[in-house]
Amino acid sequence: MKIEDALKVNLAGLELEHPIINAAGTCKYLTDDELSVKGLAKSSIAAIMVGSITFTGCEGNPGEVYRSTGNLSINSRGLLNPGWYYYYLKNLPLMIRLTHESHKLFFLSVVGHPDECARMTGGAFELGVDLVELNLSCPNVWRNGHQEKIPCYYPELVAEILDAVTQEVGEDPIIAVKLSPLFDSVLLATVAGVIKTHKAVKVVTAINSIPNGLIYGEDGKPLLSSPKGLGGLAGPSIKPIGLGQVAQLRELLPKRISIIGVGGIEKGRDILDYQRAGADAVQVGTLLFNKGLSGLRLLDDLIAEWYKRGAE
Ligand code: RRO
Repeated sequence: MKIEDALKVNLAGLELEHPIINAAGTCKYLTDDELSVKGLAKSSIAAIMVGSITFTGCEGNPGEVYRSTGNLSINSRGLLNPGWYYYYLKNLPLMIRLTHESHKLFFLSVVGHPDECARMTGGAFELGVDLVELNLSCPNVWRNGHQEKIPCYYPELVAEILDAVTQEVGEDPIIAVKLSPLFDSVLLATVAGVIKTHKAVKVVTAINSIPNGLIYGEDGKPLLSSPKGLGGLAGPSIKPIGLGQVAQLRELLPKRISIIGVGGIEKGRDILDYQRAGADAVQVGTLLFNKGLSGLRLLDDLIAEWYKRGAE
């Protein structure tokens, strides 16, 4: 099989040239830096994910919000974004055009209450977004020192959000649901059960960062400035957890639902492992945060792996 064909993936009917997508969080703006839509449009990425965004916008958390150390990263960005109207009224149409002109797909990640998710999802599809990812797994939202619920740990809240979105957009558009690791397999099965009853959901993304990790620096202080120094853990060390979640989800979900694997991907071999576990495509976060667009040499490494396995 030719390498171009071997790399292609089908994600819920969308054809991607290869499996690599940037994870939500890595790209929020049109032009700011190399991890902007403009930068990614010129890169080898297969689809551009913008977000996560919220309806009213968020200032993000103050102080130190990202550190990478050894094989882990920890973040508490707190959903920094300028809000829905910044996107809907001007930037989203331009972002989508630029992406499509570069022959890539455009995905948008949204976070919010059920009515906000429904409104943003409806608006996004109206403008021509190819897929909306509902981020039900943001670990870093604090109000007055208290952490907000992470929706995917509450099956009834998952159902409420999916009901509201389906009511707004129907069952045809391509909706993805992004999950935290659900370590209890009964809870994972329950959440998968809710997801599969909603026909609009055609993709599940697993996993978001592992909530509420804590890393101390040499000085004995937490690396992050968030309350108690807590943040979402990502990077190569979490790969076995991502793989375990993908493998379980592949058994729990019907074939019509594609899976995007995330967590600790740095090399072509990591992508093959996620595909072995049942993923159709992958997202990369920490790799891009740490290395910028040069992290996308990952694609060359994937191609090298394919040649090793005897592609033409
Ligand atoms: O912005 C963040 O702090 C954040 C989000 Br929304 C998310 O989904 N996952 C993450 O690790 N950080």
